[in-house]
Amino acid sequence: MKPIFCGSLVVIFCLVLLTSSVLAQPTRTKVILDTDIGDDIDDAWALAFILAHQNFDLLGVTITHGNTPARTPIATKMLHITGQDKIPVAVGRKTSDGYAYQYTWAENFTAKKPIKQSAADFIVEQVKRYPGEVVLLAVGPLQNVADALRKEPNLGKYLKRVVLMSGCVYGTASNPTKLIREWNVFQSTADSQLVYGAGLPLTIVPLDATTHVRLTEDERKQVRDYKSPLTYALESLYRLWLESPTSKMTLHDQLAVAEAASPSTFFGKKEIVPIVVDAEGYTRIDRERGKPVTVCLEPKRDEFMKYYIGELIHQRLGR
Ligand SMILES: [Ca+2]
Repeated sequence: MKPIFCGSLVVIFCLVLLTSSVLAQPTRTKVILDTDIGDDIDDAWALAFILAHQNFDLLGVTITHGNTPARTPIATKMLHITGQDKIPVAVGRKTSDGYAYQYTWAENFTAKKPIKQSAADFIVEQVKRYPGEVVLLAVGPLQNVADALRKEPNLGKYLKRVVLMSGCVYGTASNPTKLIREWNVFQSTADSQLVYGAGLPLTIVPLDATTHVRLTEDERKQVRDYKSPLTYALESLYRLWLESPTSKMTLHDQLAVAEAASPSTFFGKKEIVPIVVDAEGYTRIDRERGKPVTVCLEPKRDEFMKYYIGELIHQRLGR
C-alpha cells in the first residue's frame, strides 16, 4: 500500500471515530427540580438521583412549601458537597414555620447561599431562556409552579414537559380501588387546581404507581456501603427521618425523576385521562371539565431500583 493512500485511510478512520463519538453523546435533559426537601426523605434521595445522573443538565433547584428558608440549606449543602456550587437554588414562598429533624443536618451550613431571585421568577426566566427545552420536575406541593403561572400564564408554551409526583387517580398499592387525597395536591389545593387546569404538557406519577416501590434494607445498605460524600449525606438524612427502626422509604419522588430521565421506561402502562382537582384536593377523572394528563402506572419496581441504585453508587461526584 502506498504511504499517501495509507495516511488518507488513517485520517478518514479518525474522522469516522470522531463523528461517531460526537453523535453518541446523549442529549442532556435540561431540568429544574422543584422540591419540598426535608420532610419526607424521598426528596433528598431524588435530588441525589439527579446529581448522580449523567444525562441531566440541572438548571436549578427551587424550594417549595412550608418553611422554605429552613429547607433550603439541605439542598445547598448537597450541591456543595458534590462540587456543584454553580447550580443555583431559589427559595419559594414560605407558608409555615414548620421544622423537621432533617433540617438540622444543614442548619449551620453557610458555604453556599441561595440566589436572591424568587423560585417563581427563576422558573419563568429559565424556561424563556431555553424555550421548548426545559423539563419542570415538581415533587412537592405546587405553590412555586402556580406562582410561575401567575407571572407567566403562557408558561406551558415554553416548557418541554412538566412531570409531577402528584395525585391519586384510581387508588394505592394497599387499596387499588379507593381514591385518596395525595399530600402534594391537598396541601395547596388552589395552587394544584391552577396547575392542573392550565393546559400544561403534564405528566403525573401518582400514588397508584409510587406506593408499590419501597426501599429494602439491602438496597439501603448498598448505598450506605459506597461511602461517598453523597451517600454519607443520604444515610445521615435517612437516620434523621426514621421514625422507627422499621420505617421504609417509599420512592415517590425518585419515580418522577426516572420518568423525566427516561420517559415510559420504568412504567408498564401510561394513560392520558382528563383530570380536575376538586375543592377537597382529590384528583378526579372528569370527562367534561378535565384537562388531559398523562398518568404513569404499573412501575417496573426491580428494573427501576437496579437503575436507581446503580446511578447512586456509580456517581462520580464528591469522591
Ligand atoms: Ca416531595
